[in-house]
Amino acid sequence: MPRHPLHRSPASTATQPRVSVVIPTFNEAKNLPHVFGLLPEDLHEVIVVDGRSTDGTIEVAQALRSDVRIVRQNRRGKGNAMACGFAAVTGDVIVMLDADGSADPREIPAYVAALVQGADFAKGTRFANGGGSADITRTRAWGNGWLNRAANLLYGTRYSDLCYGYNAFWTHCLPALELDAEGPGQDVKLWGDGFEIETLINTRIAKAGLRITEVPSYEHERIHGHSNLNTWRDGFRVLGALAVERINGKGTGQALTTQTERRLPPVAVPTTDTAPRDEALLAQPA
Ligand SMILES: Nc1nc2c(ncn2[C@@H]2O[C@H](COP(=O)(O)OP(=O)(O)OP(=O)(O)O)[C@@H](O)[C@H]2O)c(=O)[nH]1
Ligand SMILES: [Mg+2]
Repeated sequence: MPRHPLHRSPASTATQPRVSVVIPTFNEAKNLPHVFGLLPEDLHEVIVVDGRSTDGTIEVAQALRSDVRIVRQNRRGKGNAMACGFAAVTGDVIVMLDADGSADPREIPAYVAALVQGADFAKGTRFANGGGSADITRTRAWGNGWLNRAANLLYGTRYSDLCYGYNAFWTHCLPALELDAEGPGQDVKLWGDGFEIETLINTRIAKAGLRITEVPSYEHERIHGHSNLNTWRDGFRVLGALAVERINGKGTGQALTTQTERRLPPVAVPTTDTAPRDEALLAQPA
């Protein structure tokens, strides 16, 4: 099966990559002690991308970890925060980690292992054996299921949990994402700056023909504060993103490859034991 030229075979990848964790924060000061306390010790760097928090998030991060790198996003939204964080990364592997306590940093080694074993993109899933959620509502699970089916139909993928933001990938995949951390700043919000970022990443990785492995993950409840996500508004945003990304030519590597390597067909991605299982939803962590 042809692979995108960005894909690197396991033989050419480091067995002990430098891991950069990118953490978007918007008023997460109360949750950071929990999250930072569970981070593995051997990380290359921890990057907090702050969205103009007013609760002392940056100061708390610096007090918890003197080597933390603080990035201030230039526009609004989680997507813009991720783009700004990715642009600052100096490691080999990027782990996307929420700051609300829902994503368990102790799972990071499993994501890195999936990458070292040959995946370009390690996609977290709550719907595989070993995964689950204490946080997802029935409405969200239902919506996620349909969005997931639509994505797999449109992109030839076998994702089991499209709307889950705990993922990791090699930095060599960044060009395929075509994210814009520059452009106009301040209060504007461009395509990809919002919660649609995860759909953009999932679909552009697939369009680029990169190798995807799913990693079972358990989602915990947010510890303090409130979600910034609106189920219906952001659900429709994801649906719109699936449609827009199918036709906008982004992520196909056109800017990066030779003429003959362009326009690779979408690839049916090989996954491990990740058939959607609704009962996994309510499973408790092992
Ligand atoms: N820098 C930055 N971070 C944000 C922004 N919006 C959300 N975040 C962070 O992104 C992470 C996820 O946001 P949440 O509000 O928990 O949304 P979610 O996890 O997608 O949805 P829930 O399942 O409802 O919690 C958290 O660490 C937030 O602090 C933003 O505009 N800028
Ligand atoms: Mg959350």
